[in-house]
Amino acid sequence: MSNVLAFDLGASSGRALLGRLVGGKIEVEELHRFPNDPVQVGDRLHWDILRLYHEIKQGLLKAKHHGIELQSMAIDSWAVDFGFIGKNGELVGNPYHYRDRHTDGAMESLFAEIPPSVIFARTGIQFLPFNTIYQLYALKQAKSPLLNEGNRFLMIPDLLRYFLTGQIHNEFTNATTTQLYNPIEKSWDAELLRMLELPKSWFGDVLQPGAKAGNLQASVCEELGIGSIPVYAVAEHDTGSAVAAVPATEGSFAYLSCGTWSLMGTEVDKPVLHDLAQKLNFTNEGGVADTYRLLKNIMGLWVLQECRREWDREGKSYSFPELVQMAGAAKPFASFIDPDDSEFLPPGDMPSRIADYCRKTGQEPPKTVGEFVRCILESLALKYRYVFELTERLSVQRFNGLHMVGGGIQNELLCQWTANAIGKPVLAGPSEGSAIGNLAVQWIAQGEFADIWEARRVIRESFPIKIYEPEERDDWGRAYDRFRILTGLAE
Ligand code: ADP
Ligand code: LRH
Repeated sequence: MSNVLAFDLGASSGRALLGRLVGGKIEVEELHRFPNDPVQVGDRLHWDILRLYHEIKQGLLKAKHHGIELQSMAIDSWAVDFGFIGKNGELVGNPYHYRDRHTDGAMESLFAEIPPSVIFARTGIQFLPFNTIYQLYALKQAKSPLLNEGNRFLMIPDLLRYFLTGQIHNEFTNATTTQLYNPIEKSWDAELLRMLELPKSWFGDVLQPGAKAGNLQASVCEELGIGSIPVYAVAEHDTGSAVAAVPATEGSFAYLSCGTWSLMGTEVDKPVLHDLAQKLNFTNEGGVADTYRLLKNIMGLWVLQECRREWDREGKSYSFPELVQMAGAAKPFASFIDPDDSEFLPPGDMPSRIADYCRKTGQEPPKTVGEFVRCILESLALKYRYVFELTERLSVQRFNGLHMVGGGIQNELLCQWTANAIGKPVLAGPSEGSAIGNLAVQWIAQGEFADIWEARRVIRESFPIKIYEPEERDDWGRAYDRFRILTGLAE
């Protein structure tokens, strides 16, 4: 029996999922779950990296208390964020949250020095204002002391893996999200580093998912009273792990990884670097087994999470199932937002921003909680149709349906509305996609699965996949036309 442990750190919560292979199927058990609350200090927003490391150690302790003998472990997390290791081997400063406003305007300023077409041609990565490249540029502009003290650059899972093993490595899937990695040359892009005046020595050798990165170091084993185990590099970008777990049966499929963010696209063998891909702002993020994810970010359930946080602050606490139920009871198609409007990116009073957006676009703003949630979920489903069709156009193919994975599939209304909006079946599952993709790559590395397609077959046979057939197509078609006009997405 191969017991492996996956730590999946999402932007809203983290979990430790134990995976076992029993009778040719995967069995999972959630050993530990913890909130991932960013911390505002003055004007700056940080991740609580040491707390996350503490929670990883709690997960290892729980495995020990359950008497589980682990064969290996691995970590995946959200992309783009990083920390620096100083000359003495210690973490310098506290990693910034990608929603921190220190990057405001940085992307546009850098474009004056390096044209976007050059950046895209060299990296294939979509333009998101918080990409690592713009974060580093913003730190340079601000003359941040981090840049003087830092000796090595590590992405969040690289950093946590370093704390556990003492070994310094960069992992491929996450490295691509920096917008500093060249997928054609298969290395950090020396030219971009030169143009940005970033030292090459910060960026180390790049491990592929499935490589062994080290073992738990003696100090960690001693502290926790456990034996050492191998720590693998997996698809350490959570979206890479989520797509590895998509239970598809064919080479070409459409997916939506649905959590704090919604990531929609398809898997390709080579990055798609032509002008249309740049114009539509699609990305080519590195995946497992030499694949790339041709996808587009959609703001996702973040908007709902932030509304919920605001209502909570006002003393009105609702669970996600309660919010979904209220949305179901509200009037359909009353108002729409473009979830990707830049106003919705930073944390803050989301209900007021939604109301402002509606007023600005000549719509009656939602009033009740149910109306707000309905507006968000319908708008997401309609935006999914928009991006689904762009994915078909860009990849020159038609998909039979859409695979949905991630915590968002627990929202059955959203799954059904997505099927209605795209007019194709939605195949929902598994909900812990990233953690399961993380487990799968560890098992491939150990020879338990021959390749990613065998892993996907076993995932399909191990987890329930719920199929949502489209319904009420005419209403959704009319709503889509109105949505595109109101949001300025009509061609
Ligand atoms: P991340 O990994 O980015 O932190 P998850 O994949 O855990 O995100 O998904 C979190 C989202 O899933 C929440 O924002 C919420 O909208 C949705 N969700 C979680 N549980 C439920 C539930 N019981 N019912 C409906 N939606 C849910
Ligand atoms: C999803 C995700 C996404 C990135 C964003 C920063 O968790 O990794 O793929 O764009 O976070």
